[in-house]
Amino acid sequence: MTDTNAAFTPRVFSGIQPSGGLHLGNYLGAIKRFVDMQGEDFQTVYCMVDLHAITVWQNPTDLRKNTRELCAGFIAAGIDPEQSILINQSQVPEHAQLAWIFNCVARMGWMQRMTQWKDKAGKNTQNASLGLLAYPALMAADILIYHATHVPVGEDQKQHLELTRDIAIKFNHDYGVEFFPLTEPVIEGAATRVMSLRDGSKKMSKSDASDMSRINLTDDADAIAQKIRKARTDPEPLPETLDGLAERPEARNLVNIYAALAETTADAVIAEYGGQQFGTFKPALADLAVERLAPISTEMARLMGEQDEIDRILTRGAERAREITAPILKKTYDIVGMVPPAI
Ligand code: AQP
Repeated sequence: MTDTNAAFTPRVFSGIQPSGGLHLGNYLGAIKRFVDMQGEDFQTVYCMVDLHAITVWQNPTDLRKNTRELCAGFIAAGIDPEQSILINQSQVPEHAQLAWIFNCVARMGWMQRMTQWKDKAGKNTQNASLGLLAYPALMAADILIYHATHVPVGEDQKQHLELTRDIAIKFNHDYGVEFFPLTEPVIEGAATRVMSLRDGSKKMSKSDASDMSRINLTDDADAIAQKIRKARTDPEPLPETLDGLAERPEARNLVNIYAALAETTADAVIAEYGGQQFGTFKPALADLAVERLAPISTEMARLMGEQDEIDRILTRGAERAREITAPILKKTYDIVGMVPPAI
């Protein structure tokens, strides 16, 4: 933690969009890290960011189902709703309220530089939603409404975390306060950027048209094995040293996935499998993936049968979250100059 944050309670916040099913990239880049940090010296808050999801069109029935399924995925992967605060963003209104203030702090140029805006809006920026452009200000609010000091994320979110710090710095500077912490990104592990199984230059993503490009946490053992068997690779055996993976993105991706699932390093994987063909390595990876993911998908399916319990967990999570967020919003309004209700 930086000295700037010494005054703040060590607190972790992170979120995932319920914009589709969870995949291996979300699991290794984010959820697995969420579970690890739960046991450390932090208060942990994990969120289904439903307000972010609607920056692109979501069918309402699917959005509700995906939000509950994501909650089931968090719990099945090891998030304990007693130890952590588990919420869906829309039940904690202070996220959106602080986001409005941050919309007035952030500059248009900052938003237009965001890679995700450029990627998702594409050439047709005039037709993209205003929410898609403002998304990073809401993300900054998600984090800073908890005064979160640490945010575990995949590599692709690094730029948004930098923007969160820029917003905190500008707010603190403009109002002459040291109110918001400078949040630290936590981008760790062997698979901070899991790539598509069909194209080693693209990240594994919910929105990829090809289901063969990703392993979903709801895939059964046969589907996982088939996707790994058909994953694009080159004809060479695995190299004897890690340097030999530098120009081989697909091979590097599979080695990183193996390392992350086995909780070891890519070096250790190469020490074991260097010189071997994919005909040997892929079945070993498939077995490992099934061993690690099957218990999660089984538990997710069970929890999805207990929708009332999921809804109760989210309601309780929101109550606990608001004990943190309401005072921080009140203080923010005071700093900004809003007249409070008369007592
Ligand atoms: N491929 C990935 N490798 C490692 N981490 C990843 N994350 C996402 N994809 C990978 C991490 O998962 C968390 C949730 O991110 P999100 O909800 O914003 O998901 P996303 O980036 O929208 O995921 P997708 O699959 O890429 O969705 P679309 O296709 O809709 O854009 C974050 O911590 C993210 O880093």
